[in-house]
Amino acid sequence: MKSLGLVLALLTTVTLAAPREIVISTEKIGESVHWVPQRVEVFPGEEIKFVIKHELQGGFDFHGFFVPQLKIQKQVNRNKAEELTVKIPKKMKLGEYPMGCHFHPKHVPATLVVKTPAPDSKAN
Ligand SMILES: [Cu+2]
Repeated sequence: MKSLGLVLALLTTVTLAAPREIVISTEKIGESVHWVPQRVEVFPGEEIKFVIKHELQGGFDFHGFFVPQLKIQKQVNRNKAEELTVKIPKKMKLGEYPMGCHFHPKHVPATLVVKTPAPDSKAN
């Protein structure tokens, strides 16, 4: 039974190393469709699993998830979530990048914020 404990410990380690999941979905605000959350913060070198959802009723049957700086361009159909794992390049310039929709010019983009991680609070 000792080996079972070891296997469980290893599985836990693997789980911790999994990419961080960020859910992005369409939302109607006033007359416009937005990608929300409106701001997503990531760190250079971080691995992110985007889960992109379009569950709005009415309007367009699909939207686009377009992040040119990460070479992402994906069609997202209603009620069919798309999953996309990307690594934020270690050398990506810190700053703000649009996450838009390549199908609809009026679709309001969200903002990808690439920033350095906050210093570990335990170190202070
Ligand atoms: Cu759209």
